[in-house]
Amino acid sequence: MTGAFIIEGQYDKDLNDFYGDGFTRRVPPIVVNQLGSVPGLSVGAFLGPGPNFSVNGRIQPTIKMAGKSVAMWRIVNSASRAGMYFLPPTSLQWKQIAQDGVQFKEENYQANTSQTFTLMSGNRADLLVKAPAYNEKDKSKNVYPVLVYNTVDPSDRPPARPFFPTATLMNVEVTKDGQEMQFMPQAPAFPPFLKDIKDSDITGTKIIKFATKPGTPSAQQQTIDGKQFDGEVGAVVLLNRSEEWKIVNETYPPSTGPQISHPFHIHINPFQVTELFDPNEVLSSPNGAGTVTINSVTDAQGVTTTTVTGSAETNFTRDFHIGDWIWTNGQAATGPPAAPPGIVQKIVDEHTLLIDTNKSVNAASPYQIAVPLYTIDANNVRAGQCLIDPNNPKPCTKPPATNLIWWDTFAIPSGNNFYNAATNTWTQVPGHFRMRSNFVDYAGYYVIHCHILAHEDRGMMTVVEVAPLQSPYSHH
Ligand SMILES: [Cu+2]
Repeated sequence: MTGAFIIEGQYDKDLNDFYGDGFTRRVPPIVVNQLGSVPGLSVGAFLGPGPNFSVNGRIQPTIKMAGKSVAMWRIVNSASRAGMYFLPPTSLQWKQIAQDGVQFKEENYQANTSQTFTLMSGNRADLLVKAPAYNEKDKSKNVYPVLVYNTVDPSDRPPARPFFPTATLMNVEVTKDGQEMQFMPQAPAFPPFLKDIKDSDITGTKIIKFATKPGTPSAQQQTIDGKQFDGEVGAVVLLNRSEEWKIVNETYPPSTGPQISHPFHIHINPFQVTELFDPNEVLSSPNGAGTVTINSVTDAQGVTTTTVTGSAETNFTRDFHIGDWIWTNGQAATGPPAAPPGIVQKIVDEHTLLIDTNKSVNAASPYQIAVPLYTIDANNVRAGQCLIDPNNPKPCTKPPATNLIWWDTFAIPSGNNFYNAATNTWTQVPGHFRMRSNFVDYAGYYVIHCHILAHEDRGMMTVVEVAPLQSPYSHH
């Protein structure tokens, strides 16, 4: 069972001063869950992202809004596993005003209108949502779906996986126009203690490594810094200091299943993200010529070979590099009805590829070629790709340097495998982000953990100890 505590303050008062008393409580919190997702406590078998979402206990409910009115939605992703990637709304408009219970600064409020955003398991967002005018001409056209992708990693949804379907989270039914309402012209007042953490504020750094260790499904382990949770302290910080932590994800497909962006969650104080490196980011995903079938065969020794066979129009030697992904919209012959991903292991000829998946696609299917943004192969850098040092990978682009959003849950990009043609070798490169936090207000113990429940319960958690500057014991 899940729910939400709402702690009100100046932020709510500013909203209610503008929109009228009770505005922030008019729409109940939108608590999203996945009913019936399997916790998977005893085995680590790949469960997929799990079923689609419920909203306050109902599947795809309809909420009503008067035409041209503005409402506030507080959305809580309390699902035990999957994240939601919100597609831009059609006809509805929204502006995000808070993330993970912390309000947006004016600049960030102004900079976003009807943008996509992702709520991983544990994330929350506040939106101001504006309804379009009631459609008098065609009264049947007053229902607007809120569409999401069910996701645990960017590699499982567009643009990396172009054929992935959307899910309807809920519907908005627009009723007769009320009085026209506008988005608040300015964000609620921003308290000084939420100012950016400067370089000069940082008094310490740490590296925290999340990992899914490969093995048979029941032998897979979810660890932080190589350990399953045993109650010991994993990180010590002094009270009232600011630190910068590099949060690393050493989870590599396909030995642990597909990519997983473990949602890093820390209690007590939020953080700002100063660097984000996702080794699974794609540069482009063009359509390939012709169609493919995929045939997966496991021999008596248990070795699986998966062959992609192209139609007469395909030209794999021209279109693919080893390490690219191939996606189809065909149905898997076994397993869940999803298009299997494949990382190209070998380009045999114009009409034959070997890929790393273990699923078949029997019907001739269109396909797309996902070209990774990053490469470690200095001799084969394609236009637009970024060359990285696998031992010290750096992102192509930096987040903005100022007005950073505050989070308490953030998906650590999954690791990936990179091919170097010169040495004919594969290298694992982990994903990471860097975050800064003020360890204030509270001395004592609390936890960091993966917000995927089955990972947290199976050991992906550790203790942060915030020690007061002076010993809590005094002697006379
Ligand atoms: Cu996890």
